[in-house]
Amino acid sequence: MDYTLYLVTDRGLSKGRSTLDIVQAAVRGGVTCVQLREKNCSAREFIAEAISVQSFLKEHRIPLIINDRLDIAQAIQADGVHLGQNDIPLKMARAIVKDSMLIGISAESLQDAVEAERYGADYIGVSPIYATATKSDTAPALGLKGLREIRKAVKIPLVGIGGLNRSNAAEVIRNGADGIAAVSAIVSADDPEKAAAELSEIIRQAVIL
Ligand code: TZP
Ligand code: MG
Repeated sequence: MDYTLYLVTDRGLSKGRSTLDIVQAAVRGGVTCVQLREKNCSAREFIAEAISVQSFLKEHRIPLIINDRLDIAQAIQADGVHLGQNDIPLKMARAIVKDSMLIGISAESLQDAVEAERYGADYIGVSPIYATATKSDTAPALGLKGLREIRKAVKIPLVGIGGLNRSNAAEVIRNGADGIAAVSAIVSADDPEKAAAELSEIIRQAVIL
């Protein structure tokens, strides 16, 4: 599993472009993983979109992760589900899906991260690294210090999220993240392909150095 450049979708920030169009451009630019995040649509609509995105991603061997909805992730046989601290608890989700799919957990504290690893999360979204206008109910920003503390405490992959863009992606990698998750830096870019390609190159350089 390659979490290095992890796209999280948001139709409200996509400036009228479809989520499929954004995903296709972002994959051409080099994203390694895609999470479909739909906060305001019906299950039917979510499923229809997920299936169309999934068929494109399968051709490109890019994993698809579904935000929040374990039922939809199972129904479409997604590669994974991403759960926050107010979603179905990890222990219950793992009991349902067993090893059939990845489970990612948003950790908003060191304690959340340790617990996520203990109960079998496949990766952790360290959330948020920086303040962001994209999500309204975020916990206080963890910053690079919070990220480093989590890095010392857990072994599973860490994906930083929240306010990440070209100007700060490298420092997040150098402070212990295995990958960068981005919403607005890609979905709101005038050219999402170019935005993803630039981020991908920045991360590649940061990993080498
Ligand atoms: N979870 C924590 S912060 C966030 C999510 C979904 C939004 C990140 O959006 P952006 O635009 O990359 O700051
Ligand atoms: Mg959630």
